[in-house]
Amino acid sequence: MQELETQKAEALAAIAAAETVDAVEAIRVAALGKQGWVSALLKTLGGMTPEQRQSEGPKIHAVREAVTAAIADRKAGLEAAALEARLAAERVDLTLPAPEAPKGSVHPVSQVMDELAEIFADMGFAVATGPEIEDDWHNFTALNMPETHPARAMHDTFYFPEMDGEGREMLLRTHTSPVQVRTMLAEGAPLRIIAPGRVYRSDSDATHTPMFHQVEGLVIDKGIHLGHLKWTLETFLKAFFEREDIVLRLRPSYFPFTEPSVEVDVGFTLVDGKRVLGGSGNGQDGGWMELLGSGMVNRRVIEMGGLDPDEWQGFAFGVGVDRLAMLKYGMDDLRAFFDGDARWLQHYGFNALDVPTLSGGVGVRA
Ligand code: 2NM
Repeated sequence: MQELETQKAEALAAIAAAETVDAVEAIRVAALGKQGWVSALLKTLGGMTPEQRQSEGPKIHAVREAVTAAIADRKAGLEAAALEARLAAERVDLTLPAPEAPKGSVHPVSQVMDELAEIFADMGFAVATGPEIEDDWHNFTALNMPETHPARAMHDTFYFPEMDGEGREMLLRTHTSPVQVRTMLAEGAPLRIIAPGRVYRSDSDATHTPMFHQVEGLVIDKGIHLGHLKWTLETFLKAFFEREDIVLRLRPSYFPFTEPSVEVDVGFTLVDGKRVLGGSGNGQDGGWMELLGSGMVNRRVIEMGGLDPDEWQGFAFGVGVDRLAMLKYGMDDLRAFFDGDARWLQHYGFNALDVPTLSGGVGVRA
């Protein structure tokens, strides 16, 4: 009997001293498991006389209950302490000062490109891209500008000193139209794409930089006509400038890759001496601003894109992204776009979290 009390006292002391849930579990197995010493004691009851059992039974059961309760207690205590430690470690002190605000911002050119992609995606256009280093076939010949065409000289092209493996002159693309040619050849018709990206011309003054950004659009389908072109540009400009009173004027023009070609002017109104797009474009307080070039894709270009021009027609347009950004966000010096001046970006840049959406407004500034 003395031995039973000692065993119990030792077990309770071991349980109290256990530092981990695993250590308590090991004690439980050694005591209450199938081979445990408490289980062995319980088994001795079977071999006892009824009298012995009456006197020893309650004592043995009392040991079992005491050990079981001590184990449960210790486990609960250790689990609570572990939770407490974890909560303390994962605590966030909301009274600490906020981290310094992020300094980076999205360049207006990137912002406008994202806005354009969003607006045109809503009209079913995919974004197409292609190489900035081109060959003269994709940049000129396929766009109805053969070697002798005067428009080639007008493009102020940067040429590479060496030709490619097939004897073609290599150059920095002067427009993103070669992307449209490549897409026609690769994907066929019908097609609805915009091609945004960098283009290069050897030209530099207050309003021209040797690299600038352009977005061109191309729609190829059956029965496409000028009405589709006008609706598309009108819908795009209304969404981009977020004004319903955008008015367009289409003027006849000339581009080698379109026939007929149309220059698109947008009506502006003078507000405090500044030109604001929107309004009639007529009268003393307004006028017309040339904004886009466009036209019905020349059937020779459709042919060089690998399509039958009797089956497929299309329209195309091109516009300067930098100029669109200046008009919408009020910058007046194009060269500042490419200076990388952090103070300029701080002023004109956009928050990276303000992704343009049609529902939230394409050009929200935080
Ligand atoms: C412009 C003006 C008019 C144009 C044409 C094409 C292509 F590849 F489909 F033939 N892409 N873009 C185009 C037409 C571009 O920029 C002022």
